[in-house]
Amino acid sequence: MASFDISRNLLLYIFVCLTLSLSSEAAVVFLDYDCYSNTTTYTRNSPFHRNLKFLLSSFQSNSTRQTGFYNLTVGQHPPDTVYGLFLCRGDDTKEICRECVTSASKRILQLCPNRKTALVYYDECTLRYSNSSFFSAWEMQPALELLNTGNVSQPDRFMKLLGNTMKEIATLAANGDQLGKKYATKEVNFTSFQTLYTLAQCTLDLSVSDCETCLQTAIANLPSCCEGKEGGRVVFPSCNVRYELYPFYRISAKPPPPPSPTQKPVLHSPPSPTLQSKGKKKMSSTTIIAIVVPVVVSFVIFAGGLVCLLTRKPKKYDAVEQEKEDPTLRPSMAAIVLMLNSFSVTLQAPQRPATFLIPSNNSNSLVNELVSDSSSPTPRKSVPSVNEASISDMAPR
Ligand SMILES: *[C@@H]1O[C@H](CO)[C@@H](O)[C@H](O)[C@H]1NC(C)=O
Ligand SMILES: *[C@@H]1O[C@H](CO)[C@@H](O)[C@H](O)[C@H]1NC(C)=O
Ligand SMILES: *[C@@H]1O[C@H](CO)[C@@H](O)[C@H](O)[C@H]1NC(C)=O
Ligand SMILES: *[C@@H]1O[C@H](CO)[C@@H](O)[C@H](O)[C@H]1NC(C)=O
Ligand SMILES: *[C@@H]1O[C@H](CO)[C@@H](O)[C@H](O)[C@H]1NC(C)=O
Ligand SMILES: CC(=O)N[C@H]1CO[C@H](CO)[C@@H](O)[C@@H]1O
Repeated sequence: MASFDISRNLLLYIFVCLTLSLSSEAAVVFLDYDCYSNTTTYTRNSPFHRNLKFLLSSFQSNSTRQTGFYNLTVGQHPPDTVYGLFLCRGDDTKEICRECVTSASKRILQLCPNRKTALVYYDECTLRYSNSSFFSAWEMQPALELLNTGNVSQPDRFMKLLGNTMKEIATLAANGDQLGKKYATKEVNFTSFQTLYTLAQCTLDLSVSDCETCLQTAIANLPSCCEGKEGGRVVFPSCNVRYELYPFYRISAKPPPPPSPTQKPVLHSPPSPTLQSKGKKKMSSTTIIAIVVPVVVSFVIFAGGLVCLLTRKPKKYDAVEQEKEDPTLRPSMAAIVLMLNSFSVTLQAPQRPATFLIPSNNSNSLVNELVSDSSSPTPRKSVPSVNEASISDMAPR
């Protein structure tokens, strides 16, 4: 009996310790990058380099704007002119947006030294620059596709609900919200105990119709990446969509939705995509398949707990950290204790568990980057039961 209690307490301690240590780890999550390797390079301390440094430092000082978006042109003389923008996710707090832009600004220079055109994707923001202007034109390359490997119970009904909900929020996002962001989220009931969470967002330099076209194209890619999966996302430079069966964004008190537009924006180039159409082509040169391995996850949990025990120290809460995580997204302490006291409950894997990435044909730095990144699982969000692994496709330029 006594030993049983001890092991239960130990388990509780490990769980709490792990949760704390992981939540105070990386606050922003790097996803992927592209250096547009066919483009030209600049030399150190050239006028272009100076303009680029100015651009990135302006980004950091402008990252607390209300809209979470900023585009800037630096330099009057064309070969040395730098165009750039960043977009923070619509639910980012100012602190998270600043942290993401700061991290992305540093990382993009490390990942793409001397490149005149580059882009990085984070969970919380997108940042890109180039020697030629790309404002106002929607772009779908390089595309990043990520999926949650869990299967849904009724895939046909699920994909239909997903398609309808996504189309709805694409229109809402394109028309903009009250804060001036092109951002929309929606929650719908899938089953009595499963809620579908959806998100769509565009950069603010796009027109209403270009934003909607971009989002519809991203939505049309969901069946090919994520058919029947519990979660998925398609990230383009100009817009992105994501869905999960858990709350992955901060749910704010919603203002009433704007009146539906009297006239739907006309969709241009791509034919009106339907979720039923199975996208076949992948625009990718690199396919990275991530597989969740429960064994690895359990090991990581165990090892993490062990490290915690060995490095037991009074843990200070960091005020900024506290602000970032919406407490409503976390399981309550009572829920955790209940889980641990119920003998039938098994501890489930955290959301971003260790993953294996299997590079296909051409393995490059991207693969290494993702591997090293995934070696430190960062379940910042709260529902401990969701696995998140990914297949990602980065398109070449
Ligand atoms: C930007 O660089 C590319 C080569 O990478 C070049 O073809 C293009 O003309 C440059 N754009 C401008 C506006 O200088
Ligand atoms: C934003 O960046 C510009 C430079 O482009 C700078 O002049 C301005 O002060 C920055 N805004 C803030 C709020 O720092
Ligand atoms: C930002 O993008 C808009 C829309 O394309 C453009 O009109 C504006 O000139 C850009 N601002 C800067 C500072 O480049
Ligand atoms: C999902 O279904 C596929 C085949 O339909 C199967 O190979 C895969 O293992 C399932 N994934 C999970 C996490 O159950
Ligand atoms: C979703 O389900 C919950 C409880 O099951 C219910 O309270 C809520 O009204 C439902 N929402 C919608 C939009 O049907
Ligand atoms: C013009 C040019 O340099 N094209 C190259 C772009 O990069 C791909 C590989 O990513 C090469 O195959 C092309 O030759």
